[in-house]
Amino acid sequence: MSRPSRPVLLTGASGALGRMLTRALGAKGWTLRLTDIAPFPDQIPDGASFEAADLVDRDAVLRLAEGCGTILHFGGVSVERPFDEVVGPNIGGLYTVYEAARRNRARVLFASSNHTIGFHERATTIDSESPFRPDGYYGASKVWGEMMGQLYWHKHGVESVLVRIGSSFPKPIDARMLATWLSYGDLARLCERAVVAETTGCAVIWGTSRNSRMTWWTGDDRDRIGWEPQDSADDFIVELAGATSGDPFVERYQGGAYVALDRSA
Ligand code: 15L
Repeated sequence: MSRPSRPVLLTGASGALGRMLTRALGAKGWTLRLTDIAPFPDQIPDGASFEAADLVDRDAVLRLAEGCGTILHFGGVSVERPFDEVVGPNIGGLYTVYEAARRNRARVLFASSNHTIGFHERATTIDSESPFRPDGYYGASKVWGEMMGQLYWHKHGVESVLVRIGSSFPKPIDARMLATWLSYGDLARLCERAVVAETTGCAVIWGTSRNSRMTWWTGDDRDRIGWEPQDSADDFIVELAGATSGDPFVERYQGGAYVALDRSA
């Protein structure tokens, strides 16, 4: 598979997914620019460099993106938090990331989330054009990120791959993840395809592995980048089928526990 001709900027490099992607893409000899607000805890691969930056520091992010061909945007708040913690990195930060992409004619892979649609019921199947139903400030900030992708595509021709990640962990750990799990290998291959694909337009992709329980999400743009998941949560069905929350409200919705956080009684 071809190597990108320009450096790839990876935000959120010090998080669990960022570290995994650094290992996977660094092993391919890619020129990676890594950044995070936290120090990078691992050895930096050959061909990569790391610079600490806060996503709300516009000048720093714009400078880091100079000359890059793709921005893999995994930075920002990655779980439900109070609004004041989310707004800087996830709302303001997205403006900076898309401005950086516009100035450099770069493509963006945005790590969106299933929490953009968390209030759809598990008994229903939705596609990538179904209405957003965020289940918190975090999910709403991911809707904003996807909207920035749409805006910058239609107005400025900036390409995006908007990945609605289910649950990306080393292995599934509860019954919900039998549907939502995205293996590290499948995520790394998705990112690789998103970088090297000839064109993407503004693509929306459900980020899950080939889980037979994954009946909630269908119809996306994965063909545009030539990505098909290879792994599956099915090996964990016997072990995890009974590992539910026990809360009927949580079990009703696709977003799982997030739908009940800070909920008015
Ligand atoms: C997410 O978006 C979070 O980043 C992750 O920590 C999990 O909570 C995941 O969703 C999930 O829904 O399992």
